Amino acid sequence: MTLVLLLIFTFLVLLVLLRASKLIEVAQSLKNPKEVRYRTSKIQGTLLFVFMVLFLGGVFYFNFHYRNYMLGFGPHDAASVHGTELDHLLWITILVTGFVFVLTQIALFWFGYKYREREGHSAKYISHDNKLELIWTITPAVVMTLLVFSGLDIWNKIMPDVKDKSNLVQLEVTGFQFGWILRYPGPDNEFGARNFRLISGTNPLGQDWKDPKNYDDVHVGKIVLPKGRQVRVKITARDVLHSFFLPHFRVKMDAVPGMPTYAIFTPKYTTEEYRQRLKGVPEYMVPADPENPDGPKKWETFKYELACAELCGKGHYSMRREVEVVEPAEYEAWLKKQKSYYLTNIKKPETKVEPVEDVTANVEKMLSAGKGSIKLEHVHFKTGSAELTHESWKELNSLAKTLSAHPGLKLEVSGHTDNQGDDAANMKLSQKRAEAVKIYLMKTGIGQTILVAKGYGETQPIESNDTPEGRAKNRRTEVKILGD
Ligand SMILES: [Cu+2]
Repeated sequence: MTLVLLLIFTFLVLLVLLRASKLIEVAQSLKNPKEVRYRTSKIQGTLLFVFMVLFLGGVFYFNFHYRNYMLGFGPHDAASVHGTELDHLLWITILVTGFVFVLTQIALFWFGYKYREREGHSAKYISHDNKLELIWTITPAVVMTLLVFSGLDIWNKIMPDVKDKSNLVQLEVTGFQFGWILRYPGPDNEFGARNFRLISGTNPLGQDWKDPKNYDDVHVGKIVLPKGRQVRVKITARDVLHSFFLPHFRVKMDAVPGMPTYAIFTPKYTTEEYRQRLKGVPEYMVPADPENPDGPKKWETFKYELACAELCGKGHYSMRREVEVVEPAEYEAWLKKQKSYYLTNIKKPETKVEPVEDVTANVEKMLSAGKGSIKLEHVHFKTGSAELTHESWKELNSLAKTLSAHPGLKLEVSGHTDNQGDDAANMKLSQKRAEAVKIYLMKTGIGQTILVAKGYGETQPIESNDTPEGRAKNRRTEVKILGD
């Protein structure tokens, strides 16, 4: 409050002084108008020049003075592999634009002084100059193009998506007002399906519990990453725009509702190694908590952070999360200790998670025999439709993987129904279901396998249609080897 009053007071005093000087000026100009104009021109020109010196001096002084706090300077080397290259690009941009900045500031204020109104000098009015126009249009255009293209080059190096997921660390972040939900895919290294309609108090991400891939996914409170391994972050938002920002790693990507984005980077220093970089720098040798002078120093308490870089609402500031980088072995140990969200929060104690037994062995057996058929035990459809349920994906993925390892096969995918309902409708539905499986397999990638989809309706029951269990067994999808 005192500060506000003081500011208002200073402002009013300045205003009074300004008005008073204006009065004196007007009074004098009545006596000798020209002389007064020359004098004010000189005062203003000189003041502008002084301002320029103070301003430019300040720019350099403060940049130098606070260098140890700024990312990319002093001890703050980029903590990711690509970050060094980005910093380098930023340096070039700053050199080019800084050079122009200093030059134009000096010219601007120097001209203000040099060409002030005075005895024997009158203004020259240059209305147009083609040569000048060309120079100051083409020069920035060329420089901009060079900067943009070198930027694009680096962007393309950083952003190509990862093909080989075997050694990849995968992480999903979902921004919401106000926080982040952090999910790791668990031992299977694959994220389970999500559906926004399933979001509830106990299911903040809307994970589909019918998808077995969800069973081992873990939710964590802070991001832990291994040093030296490539990290792919899938970024989404649940309500408004947020922005996933890891300043130390030079990673920033918008979190957009309904449109997942991603960022890829490789951590270069563990948190501990980064602390060692700060050790010895005067700014970080002071106590972290000024109230506790004997407590840990600033460098000892350093943490990487995740921030939201989109002004997303009044709780925006609270979206800060800790990021910790550790040695790979330590990371593995940490990951092992994390508990599946499903098993700890959703599953009722009495229900058992059905292990999805792998179809691969059965397929291999059929292929080595060169004949026969197998039933896909876990492929199911929504009632009365040819839409695959999420539980079907895992088995179909394994099947596609096995098939792509055996090029040149010819297989039939057959659909079967029970005897409920109209015969013709059953025939049509089974055909559609067989085709849905075929399309799913082809999309997943089955190499050169030829697939024929055929619906048999209710014509080939394997059990009696008189009991519900029998009918459930008759509703099935099979894969059969076809001869040439
Ligand atoms: Cu936000």
